[in-house]
Amino acid sequence: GRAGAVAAVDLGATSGRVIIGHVGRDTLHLDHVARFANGPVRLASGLHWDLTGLLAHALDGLAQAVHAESAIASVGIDSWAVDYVLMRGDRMLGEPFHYRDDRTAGGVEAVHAVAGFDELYTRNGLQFLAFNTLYQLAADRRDGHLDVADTALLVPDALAFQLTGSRVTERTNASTTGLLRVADAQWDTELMARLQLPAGLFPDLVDPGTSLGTLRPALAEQVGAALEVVTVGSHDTASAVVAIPMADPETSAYISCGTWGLVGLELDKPVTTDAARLANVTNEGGVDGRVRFLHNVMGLWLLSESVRQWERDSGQAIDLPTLLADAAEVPAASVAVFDANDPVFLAPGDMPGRIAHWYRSHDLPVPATRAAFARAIVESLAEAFARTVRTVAELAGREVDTIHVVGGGALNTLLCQRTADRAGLTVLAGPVEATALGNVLVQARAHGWLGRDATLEDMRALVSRTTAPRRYSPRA
Ligand code: LRH
Repeated sequence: GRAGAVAAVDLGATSGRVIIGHVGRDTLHLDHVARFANGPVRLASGLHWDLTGLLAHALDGLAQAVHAESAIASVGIDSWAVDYVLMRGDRMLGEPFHYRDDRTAGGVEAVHAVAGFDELYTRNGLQFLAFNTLYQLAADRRDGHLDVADTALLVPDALAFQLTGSRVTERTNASTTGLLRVADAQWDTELMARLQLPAGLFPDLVDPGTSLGTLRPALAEQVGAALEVVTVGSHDTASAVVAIPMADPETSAYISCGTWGLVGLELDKPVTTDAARLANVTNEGGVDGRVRFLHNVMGLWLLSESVRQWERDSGQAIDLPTLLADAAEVPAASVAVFDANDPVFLAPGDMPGRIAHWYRSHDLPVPATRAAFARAIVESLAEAFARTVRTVAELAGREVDTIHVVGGGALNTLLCQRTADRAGLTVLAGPVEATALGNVLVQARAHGWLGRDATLEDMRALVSRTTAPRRYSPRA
């Protein structure tokens, strides 16, 4: 059958990657060509992303990709959700805010004064997260930034605009703004008007698999090819879910585990019942109109931010595999579980200090060593994962027998085993690079390499044929 190569630009909260994907009906293979660091930058105005730097790294990576594989048909971009760049004409009005910046508290109040959370949930189906785009925009409005902006571009769309000059909003990521109707996945212009947001602030919606044209001539020269840019599930979690090798979505739950642990189910229709709202479960838009019915659990952020603090304290690098091996030797029963979802853990900073404070204020013993801290984090994440799987299954009326773990967390054997143990369910771990796989699969389908009418099930079957998950059986 036909096969070809595409490039994926996959931007995570701690690192970005450029990857070549070789895809055909019986082929699915990734080549990593570039990896670069990413993270919050503390400007005088608050926590931002260095989008300009990420663009430069993406272009370098694409040049390397074209050098390594001359037949690259297109590039797809995905990143974390919710964040955006304000534009006036072709010009960026500064670097985007990082969703962990704390300016949004006032935005939440301003939005809820106009439309309460109950009403919002029936309109947009989203869990409450203080950094959802609509709250950030309310803060921008308060601070006068919307007076000068004519357009807002979500992060992957902002990069696609820089590459091609096309202004669009990709639909899966738009579903995380709070401004998309859950009922029909169209802009909620009535809500935008009530929030005094300009109606045309976001460009028109497009679905994954849409061509945005080719690289601007100057960039084509820099990269070495006039690559076509094709939309994918530009919300990284949407792309990840494409590549979860669920044999049966009816009985499978998933955890897309990186900085965040996105724990949920794939549904055909949203569930926006009172019970789902009270459990704060989201209905995000997936590829092919599927629904990502999930809850954000704090994720490996707790561990990586703790490691950063210990490294700052000691001036010495910490080897994560060694730390986790030591953590595995700490008896589970010797550490108390803390609430991994407590919003006090959201902002960057002294994570071990905050965890210690959480224990003290709940009259629970503080772990005595770093290994014990790491064990407590793993146990607390595993418990939150297991509990969330039970909650979403119950809310959706499903009987789950398998939990798929994809993303970097699939490499964390202790976390996978403890999740299986605490859930009492089989965990299938992998692929680690689900997001990049989902990105390249959607491009390949757009090129007709998988058959034009290839379904998500066809794509997942290809993932199953070409990657082998690691199985963790629950222990008593
Ligand atoms: C994961 C993710 C998640 C969002 C968060 C902002 O990278 O996209 O799905 O909730 O970042």
